[in-house]
Formats: sequence, C-alpha cells, structure tokens
Amino acid sequence: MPRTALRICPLCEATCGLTLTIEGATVTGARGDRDDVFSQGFICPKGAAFGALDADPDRLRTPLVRRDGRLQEATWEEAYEAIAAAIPAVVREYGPQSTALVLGNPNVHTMAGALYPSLLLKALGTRNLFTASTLDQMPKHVSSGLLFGDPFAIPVPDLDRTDFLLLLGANPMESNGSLCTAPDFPGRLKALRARGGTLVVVDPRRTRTARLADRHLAPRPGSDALLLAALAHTLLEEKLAAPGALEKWTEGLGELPAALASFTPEAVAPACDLPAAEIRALARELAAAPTAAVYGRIGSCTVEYGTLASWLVDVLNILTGNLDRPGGALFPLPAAGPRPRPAGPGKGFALGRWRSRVSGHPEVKSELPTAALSEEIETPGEGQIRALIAIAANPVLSAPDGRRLDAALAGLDFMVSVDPYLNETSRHAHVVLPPPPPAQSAHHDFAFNGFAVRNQVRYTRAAVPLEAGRLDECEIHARLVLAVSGMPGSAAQAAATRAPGTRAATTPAAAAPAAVDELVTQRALAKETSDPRSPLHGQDPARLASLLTGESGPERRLDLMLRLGPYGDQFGCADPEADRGADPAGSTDEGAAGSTGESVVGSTDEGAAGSVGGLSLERVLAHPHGIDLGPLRSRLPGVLRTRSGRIDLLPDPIAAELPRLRAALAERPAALVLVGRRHLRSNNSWLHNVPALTGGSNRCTLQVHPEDAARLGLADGGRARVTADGGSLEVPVEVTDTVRTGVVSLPHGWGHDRAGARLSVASAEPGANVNQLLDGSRLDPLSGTAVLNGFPVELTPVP
Ligand SMILES: Nc1nc2c(c(=O)[nH]1)N[C@H]1C(S)=C(S)[C@@H](COP(=O)(O)OP(=O)(O)OC[C@H]3O[C@@H](n4cnc5c(=O)[nH]c(N)nc54)[C@H](O)[C@@H]3O)O[C@H]1N2
Ligand SMILES: Nc1nc2c(c(=O)[nH]1)N[C@H]1C(S)=C(S)[C@@H](COP(=O)(O)OP(=O)(O)OC[C@H]3O[C@@H](n4cnc5c(=O)[nH]c(N)nc54)[C@H](O)[C@@H]3O)O[C@H]1N2
Ligand code: SF4
Ligand SMILES: [Mo]
Repeated sequence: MPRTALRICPLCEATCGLTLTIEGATVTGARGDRDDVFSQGFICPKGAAFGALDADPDRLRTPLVRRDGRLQEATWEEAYEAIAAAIPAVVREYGPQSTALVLGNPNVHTMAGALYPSLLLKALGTRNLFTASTLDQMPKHVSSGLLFGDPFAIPVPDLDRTDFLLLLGANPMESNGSLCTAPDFPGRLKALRARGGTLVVVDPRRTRTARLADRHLAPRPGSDALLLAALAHTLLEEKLAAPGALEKWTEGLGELPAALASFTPEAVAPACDLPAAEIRALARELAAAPTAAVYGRIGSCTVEYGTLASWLVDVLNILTGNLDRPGGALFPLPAAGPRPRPAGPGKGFALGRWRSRVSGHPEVKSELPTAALSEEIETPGEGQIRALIAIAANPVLSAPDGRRLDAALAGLDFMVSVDPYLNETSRHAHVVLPPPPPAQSAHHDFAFNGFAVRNQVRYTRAAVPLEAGRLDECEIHARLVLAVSGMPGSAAQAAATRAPGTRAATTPAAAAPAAVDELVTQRALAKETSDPRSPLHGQDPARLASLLTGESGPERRLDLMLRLGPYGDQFGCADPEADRGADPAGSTDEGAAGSTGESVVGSTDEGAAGSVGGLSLERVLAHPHGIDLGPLRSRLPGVLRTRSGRIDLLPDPIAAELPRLRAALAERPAALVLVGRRHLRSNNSWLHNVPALTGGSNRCTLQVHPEDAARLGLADGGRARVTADGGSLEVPVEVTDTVRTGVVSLPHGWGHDRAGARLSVASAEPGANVNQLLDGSRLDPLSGTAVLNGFPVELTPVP
C-alpha cells in the first residue's frame, strides 16, 4: 500500500512543501502539499522529480576511500579512521592554516549544513574558509553589514503587498527566487500585476520574468550600479526623496547628494546604454508608487560593482521611505533565529580583519574569495593549504578556472568530500562521505526562513527510514568534527556496527556524535542563563537541557533554537509583564492558518514579537503543514547593529569605492560581454544527471543576438569559439533575440566530461564549463565575489 509523507523541498530557495508518495522505501511520486501554510500546493518540475533524484543509481551508497591511488568502497569506520589519521597529522606538521573548508550551495539546503560547519571550522582551527557566497550573494552581505551592522540583515521585498517592484538581475520565473524565499514566485508576480501593481525588470536578456513585466529595461551588463546611482541621484535632485520615519534612524543622508553628484542619468546613459529620459521616468515612478521595493540578485551581485549595486538597492529603498514598511522591503524574523534584541549601538561590521596569504584579499565575513582557492593550494610557503574538506561543493565547475583548481586539488595531501556524487570535484578526494538521499533526511530551513516573504515555521522528519549502512548527514558532519580533532574512538563507533533502521540516539554507537550536539546545547544554555537580559537568566542550564525534546541531537538543537527564538516558549520563563501575544498552536488551527493566511502571533512591533509565542519542537511537530507566523513587520531600529545604532547610509568602504564607479563613466565598454542564465529544470552543477530534468531547452548553448550573429558569421545550430581571460571553449550557437546586442549568454554548471566522475547521464551530454573562460582575477573588490556576469569575450565561428 502506498503511503504519503511530507518533505520540504531542498532543491531551491522557495522551500515548497511536498507530499511524497512512498511505496516500501521508494519515493514514487511528489506533488505540492496543498495544506502547506507557505507554499499552498505549489510545485515545479524539480520538486516533481524528487523521486527520480532520490533513486538516481549513480548516487553513492557507501563511503569511498582512496587506496593505491583509486577510490574504493569502504565502511564508515574505515573512512573516519583515514580522516582521523590524516588531518590531525597535517595540522601537527604544518599547522592549522594548512587546512581549508569549502562549503557549497546545498549546505543552505540541509540541516547539517546549518548546524555543523562552524564547529568543523573551529575544530580545524583554520581561517581558510571558502564558500559559494563569494560566487553569489556576498556583495549583499557586505552592503547589509555596512548599512545595518549585520551582514544577515537583508531586506526582502514584500512581494505580496507591494505596489511596485523594481527587479534587477534576477529571473525568478526560472530560479524561483533567491534571497527572497517565496514559493510560487511566478504566481506572486502575477498577483502583483493583477492587483494593479507594476513590475519593472532590468535584465540584458528578455527572460520569462521580463516578459511578465510592465516594463523591461535591457542595459549593458555590469552597469546596474550606475543605473541605480542615477535613480538615487534623480530622487535627490528632483526632491523626490522621502525617507519619512527612516530619517530618524539614518546617518549620512546629508552627504549622499555630493557623493552621487556625478551620476546624473545623462552621465550614466552611455555606459548603461539606456536613454536618460527613461532613467528619470523610472525614478519618478518609483517615488510616486504608494509602496515600492527594489530588489537585485545574481545579475547585480556577481558583477564588477556588485557591492555598490547591492548598497544602492537599499539606498533607494531608504530614500523612497520603503525600507522596513509593509509593501516595501522588510526584515524577516525567523522562528529559529535569535530573539530580537533591544535597540542600541552594536559591534558594527568589519572587513579585512585578515588577508589571504597569496594575493592579500581581505577577509569578508570570515571568508576568503573562492576564486583564490587554487593559488592558496598551489603556492608553497607557510600556510599553504594541504588538506581540504569540501562539503556539498563542486567548485571545479562553479568557480573560475576549473582546470587550474582541478590540478590544484589533485596535488593536495588529503581531501575529504561530503557529497552524494562522485563528480568533477569529489573525484579528487581521498575520502568521500555520501549523505543519504533527501527523503531519508529531516528538514528545517534554517537559512531561508531568514529571507522569506512571510514568517512561518515548518519542520519535516525523514520521510523514509535511513537505509541500512547509511548515516544521516548530521551524523556524518558530527563525526567529521570528531575525526579532524583526532578524537579517539570516533572511528570505532561507526554505523556499520548498527542494526539497520535504528535511530542514532538510541544506540551506543552514536554516543560520540551526540556528544557534539550535547556540547553545543550546553554552551548555548550556559550563555543564555548567564545573560542578564535573557528571560532565562539565573535558571539551571542542566534542568533546561533536560526539558528539551527531540529524537536526535539535531532535533534537540532545533527545539532549543525554537524555544529561545522570537516566538519561543522561553521554557516558560518569559517576563510575566510582557505581552504574551497569541498562542500559535492553540489560537488558530492549522487548516485555518493555511487557508486564511492569517497571522497567529498577534503582536506587531519588535518588543511584542519578542514575547512568548509558545513555540517549541513539539508545537511544530503537531503542525505538519507548518505554522504561519504572519506577514513581515517593521523591525527598525531593533535590527541595527552598527556602532552608531543607526543606519550608516554612506559607510567609509562604500565612499572609498565610489571613485572607481565614477571612473567607469569614462570607460569604453567592451564590444561583447558574456552573462549566464538559469533554467527551471537545472540546479547549478548537479541536476544534470536526472533524466527527467535534462533535455529540451535545458541545454548548454551560447545565445547570440541575430545582429551579432550576422556580424560575426555565426549560424543557429553552428558552433563558436568563445575566448576570454581564462581560456577558450567551443560551444553550440543558439541565435535568439532574447539576448540584447553586445551580449551573449552561456549557462554555468556544465562540463561533465572529466574522467573519474560517476555521472552516467550528465556525461552523455556534458556541455562546456563557462567558468573556464575566467582566470579568477576579476573580483568585486569589497566582497571578494567573482565577476561571473558581464565579462568581455571574443567569438569566432568554428567551421
Ligand atoms: N558562471 C557562473 N558560475 C556560477 C554561477 C553563475 O550564475 N554563473 N552561480 C554561482 C552560484 S549562485 C552558486 S550558489 C554556485 C554553486 O556552486 P556550488 O556551491 O559548487 O554548488 P553546486 O554546483 O550546486 O554543487 C553542489 C554539490 O553538492 C552536492 N550535493 C547535492 N545535494 C547534497 C546534499 O544534500 N548534501 C551534500 N553534502 N552534498 C550535496 C552535489 O552533488 C554537488 O557536488 O555556483 C556559482 N557559479
Ligand atoms: N532552476 C534553477 N533555480 C535556481 C538555481 C539554478 O541553478 N536553477 N540556482 C539557485 C541559486 S544558487 C541562486 S543564487 C539563485 C539565483 O537566482 P536569480 O538571481 O534569479 O538567478 P538567475 O536566473 O541567474 O538570474 C540572473 C539574471 O541576471 C541577468 N544578468 C546578468 N548580468 C546582468 C547585469 O549586469 N545586470 C542585470 N540587471 N542583469 C544581469 C541574467 O540575464 C539573468 O537573467 O537561483 C537558485 N535557483
Ligand atoms: S520551486 Fe524550488 S522548492 Fe519548490 S518544488 Fe521547485 S525546486 Fe522545490
Ligand atoms: Mo547561489
């Protein structure tokens, strides 16, 4: 008899609730969960392929360990023994800075990725942290860090209530949204237009999102910062700026006009290749809209002036008075995040507290640019990286110059990959630790609830029990923490010795990994109970720990975070004077919450949101389709962590960057530049192995405008050689007027033709690795983010 089980989809940031059909231990179907409080039944083709992805025969089932140069199947015990023998030895001989941690995108889609990497980094004792953020959203973290004092305080467009959305460099019709978690983003955009709102899309390609818009501007790639600066300039010059209530919380408003003086619409028009009148008109419309939100993503981040563009997005939200107000751009308040703190000065955000060894790149958010990983491995000397752990990362395809990184990884003394596939990157590992398929893992969105357009909380337990011989990814990470610490015994207690299907917490074999979670819990409770501002001040931490529920270490940690969080029950210790708000589980039943979309926490301001909402793991488990916590609310000034306690509108590092942008006004733009694109059935580098998601229009073609094609002698279906800083590639040509002139588009995540990978479907249609065109030298300097969009290329036809 088939049964059903719920699982939050981990395949993109939309976090849709899925209803899986399960026969035996196999997922045979997936549909949208109509009762999900957030996604209300939405699903896309990737979610629908959940079963096929789960069952991919190329997925690794056992750890692999390198013996005599070859990766061979091994037991978990052998795998962790190899790690415990190798990594501590490298640290003893060369010091902790000879190790590195590389974290890829799916870490934000797993519970393990949220709960363990910081512990692992501490256990390694290294400053060598490289993540997908410096190939992605780091400019936004930097701008938020500088503006608000907290790199995670990223305002999210209030999609469901705004009257005007200015969307730059994002294509949510394909990506389903990013740093704006919104299941059914397409439906929400259509609803915006249906209620009379306006959608303006800025993208050098006429994307499916652009086709939905009232207006599409197709500027020259890389020019967003100039366009945004001109919009801000126009608001100031034409006295349209109206920050309203924000003025009280903002420093630097007076200095802004001078800082932006050069960026008139007329001055930026040639570089943007947009008419100045159109820029002025857009500024006026933005100012006139009752509410509006400006939102920029990949196309405004992974570009030369990514941090400036990210900053200007919020400058516009502030100048128009739309920051932190309904219909504008608001700060979410996630259930498992920290309780709001009282307003006041904070620690601020510092950049460049240390520098990378070889090129001297400044540290950003304790990370170094992933584009600099190769040189840190290759270059001899003290601090040369010799041992590396890669978790859910495929930088050989996702970062600049994969060929160089490929060679660098091959030269490491020791490498560990935590990855379900033997792919372009993991093939270099000495040990590969495969996580189970998603149906066998529990899920809560620690990362994306912090960027969601609605506050809500959902948790799904594993839909299918762990297969015999599998380890949960949380346990894989916890054991890794122990193994790199050279902890004796960690290897001996392996899952191989455990009966199939038994749960981690109930077997003696799991004692060691559970101790990792135990330690984190103890520390958190010790900190909380000794903090005079906490409602738990003076409580006995051991007693509180004994109150935690959950079947495993990660569940107990989730329980702790929910209970201490903004809607948490605070273990019943909250200030009795505080406004207790509504009881989220009791006041509204889940059916009603789902259908009416009504808030279950009645409070509206920051102070009251900090009052008891009664959340705990038990409460969340009692609501399998989630608990709606209401629309986003104003959170200023509570979110501010700048030294002044106010918004720093013109922070020094930004002011120091503006001359570089001013210089761009005079530069002659390259004749032809390349941008990327995403396809609804793709996911970066790792879904090309699922037949249901490949083929059709999801192909690695170079899109070229008909005029450029004619000029360069390129034909649709023919081939072209693309050349840039880092090398050249031969790719099939697709002639289409969906790209503007002077721009070609090639998607990333392809190039599955390397020996030693085990991707039988993907390798049949390998495509070309666009990032081979880069040499890693083009960065947005403030954030260390690689320039992946808008770099110059040359094209020649291949006969
Ligand atoms: N040219 C160009 N390059 C780009 C981009 C672009 O737009 N253009 N986009 C950039 C962006 S935004 C990003 S985020 C990066 C992404 O690049 P990466 O961070 O390298 O991520 P992926 O390519 O998605 O590779 C993810 C890896 O995780 C593995 N994996 C999948 N599921 C799991 C799991 O549950 N657990 C574990 N442990 N592993 C898992 C996959 O097998 C794969 O090896 O690429 C960047 N590169
Ligand atoms: N189907 C699918 N969904 C995904 C992913 C995937 O690979 N496939 N990846 C996930 C990840 S890791 C991320 S980070 C998100 C990204 O989510 P989005 O930011 O929505 O990503 P893209 O679809 O790459 O959209 C970027 C757009 O920027 C445009 N662009 C390029 N250069 C410029 C420029 O200089 N200026 C402007 N204004 N636009 C420019 C491109 O033409 C493109 O349409 O998507 C996530 N969702
Ligand atoms: S939109 Fe994203 S989260 Fe929703 S089903 Fe598709 S891949 Fe999964
Ligand atoms: Mo990303």
